[in-house]
Amino acid sequence: MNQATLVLIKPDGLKKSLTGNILTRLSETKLDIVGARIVKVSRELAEKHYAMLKDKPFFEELLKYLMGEYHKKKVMALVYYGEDAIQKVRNICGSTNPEEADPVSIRGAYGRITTKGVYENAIHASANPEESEREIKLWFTPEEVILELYPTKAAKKSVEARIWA
Ligand code: 3AN
Repeated sequence: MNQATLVLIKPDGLKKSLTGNILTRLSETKLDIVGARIVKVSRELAEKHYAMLKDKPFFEELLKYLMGEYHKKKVMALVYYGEDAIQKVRNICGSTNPEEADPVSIRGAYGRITTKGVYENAIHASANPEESEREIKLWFTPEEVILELYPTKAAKKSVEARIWA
């Protein structure tokens, strides 16, 4: 079954110049990239992204990590699409704990545990179809994804926007 999944190359991945390596590893999946953005992550976005972990003792550190407080203040967000996309990407990412991840997986090769106990594991990938839908809708507008992944509706926006001068 075709699926979409959200991938984030996290600030440690960007700081360590791993973007190319990670994209090359992900290309092994033969999935399609249907959305890509460089994002400066706000606290609000980080809190929403990790809402499920808000009761964890490492939550505050995790927010700071995703916001780039320890590396670069940016994240590369991608949407991959294709057959069994969620599992294929998770397999290449490896386990959450970089010490336990397969050494040839992305997290096994590039991840570490900080002295504060946060897993800096270079990449995020959605865990299941419910999460991928929630996450893609959080990080992307419908116009930023080249497939109509989920139903959309017309809406008039009346917010002030910044445009090229
Ligand atoms: P995954 O990213 O593999 O789906 P989650 O959603 O449980 O795993 O965790 C999100 C992020 O929180 C991880 N990528 C990692 O950075 C951090 N994290 C998860 N579990 C721990 C833990 N026990 N200690 C420290 N950081 C953790």
